[in-house]
Amino acid sequence: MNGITDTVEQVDTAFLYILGISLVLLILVTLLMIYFAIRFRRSRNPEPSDIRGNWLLETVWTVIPTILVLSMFYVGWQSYLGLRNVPAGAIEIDVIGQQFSWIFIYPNEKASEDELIVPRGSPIKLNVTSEDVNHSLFIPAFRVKIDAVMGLESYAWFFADEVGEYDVLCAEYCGVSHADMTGVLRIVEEPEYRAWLLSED
Ligand SMILES: [Cu+2]
Repeated sequence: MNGITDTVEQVDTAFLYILGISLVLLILVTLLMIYFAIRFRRSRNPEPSDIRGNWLLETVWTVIPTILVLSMFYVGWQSYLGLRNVPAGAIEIDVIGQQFSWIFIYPNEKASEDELIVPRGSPIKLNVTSEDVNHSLFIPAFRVKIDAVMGLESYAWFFADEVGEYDVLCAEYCGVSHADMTGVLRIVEEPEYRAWLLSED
């Protein structure tokens, strides 16, 4: 993996990190709850003890969660920066969402519908907007998900690192044929991209 393809990894790391902490806490809290419910049940512990002001305990249960939450923020922020900082030299493609398809407009004004073709080995910047209602451009393989809103230009980017076909979806319910608003991202070798870009069809 070279430097700029790390975005996908960073997003996954943030996801797994937060999921991992959540799972550990869920298991810990559930097990303690069950243990305490049995250990301190009424028949065995009829008079509850009234404990107040444990300075050490209160400090620990404040400091540890604070560190955990801040670390989750840090990991999430790092992946967010990766998603927002587009490397220099990216190929810019305009993306227009409409009921019910995606239009892609390339640097030479060529346009395609529901088929995004890009060359391998390039960062790709997608300038996204909508012609009507709200849509959301979703390319799960590259962790791209960005709202398409009329009158607003948003953007996303990804590094086209491997030749292949990847799903393009609309992730915002946009009307009766929302489910048909699918497309394909085709990553091809540079010469094939050039030939396609210059062809008349
Ligand atoms: Cu849509």
